[in-house]
Amino acid sequence: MNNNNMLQEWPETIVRVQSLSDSGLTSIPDRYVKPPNERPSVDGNDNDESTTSQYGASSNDANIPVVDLSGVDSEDGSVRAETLRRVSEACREWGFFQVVNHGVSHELMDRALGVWREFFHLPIETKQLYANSPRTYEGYGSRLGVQKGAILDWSDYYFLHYLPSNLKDYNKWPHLPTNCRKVIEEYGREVVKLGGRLLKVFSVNLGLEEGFLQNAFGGEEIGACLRVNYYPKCPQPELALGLSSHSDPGGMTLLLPDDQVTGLQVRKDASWITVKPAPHAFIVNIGDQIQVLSNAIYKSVEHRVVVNSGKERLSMAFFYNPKSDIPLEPAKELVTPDQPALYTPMTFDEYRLFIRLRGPRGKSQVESLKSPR
Ligand SMILES: O=C(O)CCC(=O)C(=O)O
Repeated sequence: MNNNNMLQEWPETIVRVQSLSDSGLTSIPDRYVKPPNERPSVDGNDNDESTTSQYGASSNDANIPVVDLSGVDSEDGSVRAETLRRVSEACREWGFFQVVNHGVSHELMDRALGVWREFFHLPIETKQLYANSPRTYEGYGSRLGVQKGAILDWSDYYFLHYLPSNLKDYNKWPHLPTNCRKVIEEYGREVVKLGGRLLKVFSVNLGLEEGFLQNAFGGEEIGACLRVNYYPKCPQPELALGLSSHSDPGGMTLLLPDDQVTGLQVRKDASWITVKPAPHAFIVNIGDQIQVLSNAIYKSVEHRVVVNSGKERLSMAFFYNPKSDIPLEPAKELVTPDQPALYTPMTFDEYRLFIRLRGPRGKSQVESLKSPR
């Protein structure tokens, strides 16, 4: 079967994780039990200090950097320089950081989380109207990847396109709660603005012209989509993952995490660091396409989500992506005799087929793209 045929239908009947959780089961079905080396509490390295916060006391207070983005527009040159330096360090050393004073209204952020919480608590028949297929992934989904027999993640989600305008289809956005479409529209507009500001900062920090990354992404014709992740309570969180380890295939992700419940973990060397979100911060992370354009000066970093038995969790991942049919390759300015181009050109359409077929797989895809040397 070729790849496009594989993407027509799911290989198995879809089971909503929320229905499993609501059924009150006390042990999770085998399909959700991760192999021992992927389980959150027995990772084979130190990671348990960071995950124990889910299951017991934690002594690990490491966190990803927090940057006050208002410094970028400061009239005080030294404040601006220090802000750029902190973003640069975060991009090089973590691939992840949080931004506060980012310009997006806090009230809008709360409203967006609120409408999606309402959506996931609608009756199943209403949500089923939007059941998705692997052809575009748009709509209400419960798995990533189409491999028959795969071990699944403990989450449901809603995926939709925000840009380009010709892919934006309101009929594929939930009609309930009644203000949902309006809130997504407004939220998307604000987050796209923030993404554009950040791309400028990254370009300057890489020693490129301010508009370089935006132009490489297709200028006004960028792609943007939203995945709202819903992680129901899990009776055996030590055996499962809400989302398996992966790096994001696109350009950059602006994540609005749950304001009550932690769960996101970021890989730092051999450890998993649990992100402690600052109030009303966005969590920003570098995706594979910026790793390629920056010739790996910036790296997309693996992350995953752990679940817990006491509380459900919801997050909104807004993916700011390049136009999907432009071949991307390392910026010529960042290719030197010492650091030759690490990647051969590839469009984002070609690239994301991998994750759509195989689901989240650590960093295996971007690693496999390295040009032969
Ligand atoms: O739920 C989270 O905190 C992270 C979600 C995520 O990594 C993703 O949607 O790609």
